[in-house]
Amino acid sequence: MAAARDARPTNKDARAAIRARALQAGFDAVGFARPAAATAAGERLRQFLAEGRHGDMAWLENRADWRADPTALWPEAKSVIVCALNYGAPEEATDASRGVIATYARGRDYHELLKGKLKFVADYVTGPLSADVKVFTDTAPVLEKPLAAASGLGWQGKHTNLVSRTFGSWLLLGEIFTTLDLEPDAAELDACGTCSRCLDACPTAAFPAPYQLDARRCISYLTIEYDGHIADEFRAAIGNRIFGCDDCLAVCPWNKYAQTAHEAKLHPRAETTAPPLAELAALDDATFRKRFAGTSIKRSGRDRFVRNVLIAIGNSRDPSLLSVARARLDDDSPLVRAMAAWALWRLAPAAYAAERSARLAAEGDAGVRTEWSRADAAGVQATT
Ligand code: B12
Ligand code: SF4
Ligand code: SF4
Repeated sequence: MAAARDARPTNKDARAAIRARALQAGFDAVGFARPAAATAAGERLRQFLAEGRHGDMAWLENRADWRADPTALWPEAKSVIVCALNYGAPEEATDASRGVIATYARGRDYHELLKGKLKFVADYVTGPLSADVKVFTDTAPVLEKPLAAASGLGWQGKHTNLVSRTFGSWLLLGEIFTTLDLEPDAAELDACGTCSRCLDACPTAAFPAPYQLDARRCISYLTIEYDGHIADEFRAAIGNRIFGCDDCLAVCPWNKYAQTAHEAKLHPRAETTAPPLAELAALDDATFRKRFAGTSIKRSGRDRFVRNVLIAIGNSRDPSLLSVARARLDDDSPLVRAMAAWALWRLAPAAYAAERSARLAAEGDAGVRTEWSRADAAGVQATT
């Protein structure tokens, strides 16, 4: 009996071996938590949902019980191994005739990348350590940030994302739930102090209070998740952000410790680095899919993406983009037609006024008709 027990790795050895395996997989940070460590966050999730702050993300509601309580998700799990991948600091801002894509989305789609790495670590747990596992990242019904904070990888900053003392705001998260009983790490303490930079930086005032986000106002939600006509009040503030937003993350003082991603697959691709808006507005479904194959951008679909691009064109004040907006006025997608009309109004109010009545007579979509119903001729006008 004693010999058999001695052959099994000790808890300390198992933790060290898992950590080594995770680093070998390419993760930058690893921590251990109990599944029950994040249940307090579940109550906050319920409040968030009750106030409707999730907008149209019904999938956040669907499995709220599992999401709120990891012990209900898989009662047999004794530990959570939280793995984090650094995706590096963002690049410089670009000129208004080019789009800005959130840093996390500039390289390969992280979902598959993380899943592959998590499975590599999980194989070690199911193999030499003979335990059961379930692997989660992003789309699974898990509150990942509170678990990461409980495992000592960072704390949830006032912008609600995890902040790391070593990597700043730039970590992507994934978890391995396991039946293995692993000693947890100590939770990281909140080090935001009196700072409020992220709250002040938000272009759309999406934080009703520190540590709380109203996703309905967040540019990341509006440009990636939201499938409708983006409300007028947000369009100017969106600027040239065509997919996601990094503003609250980028201003965090803890980014002074940020490091470039060593995972080359996350490095920005040429087609996601300051892409010209004119090129993007001309994409059809096939060319969109081809251009963004293997990236997270492909998931949002062409229509939503070109809708965002037209908002950026409307904000550009670039007269050379007027013909680009015009070319989308007859697009098959109402989302695109609507924002083409808005862009025309912004860049050339007189041209918009000249087209209005003919367009209204021909347009069947209520959302697009609204865009052709402006009485004022203010726009922002292209500058020459
Ligand atoms: C839905 C979602 C979104 C939504 C809503 C974001 C949000 N903050 O909830 C939208 C589309 C807006 C979004 C945007 C982004 N997302 Co997102 N998103 C998710 C997802 C799928 C679920 C998050 C969730 O459950 N939200 C529900 C609410 C209730 O959670 P919460 O905001 O964390 O709420 C907490 C606080 O309010 C806090 N709280 C409330 N009151 C108080 C008071 C005190 C004192 C304290 C301490 C805390 C506190 O408690 C709540 C529970 O933890 C996760 C993946 C996952 N499965 O966890 C990725 C995830 C959070 N997203 C991620 C990323 C990278 C982003 C973006 C940076 C992408 C981009 N550049 O555009 C932005 C950041 C915007 C922002 N400031 O949050 C990463 C974050 C990694 C990290 N370092 O934290 C995750 C973890 C994905 C991943 N696997 O890496 N996202
Ligand atoms: S991601 Fe952008 S829009 Fe969303 S909360 Fe942060 S700064 Fe505001
Ligand atoms: S910017 Fe300031 S308040 Fe916001 S997360 Fe970073 S340290 Fe906290």
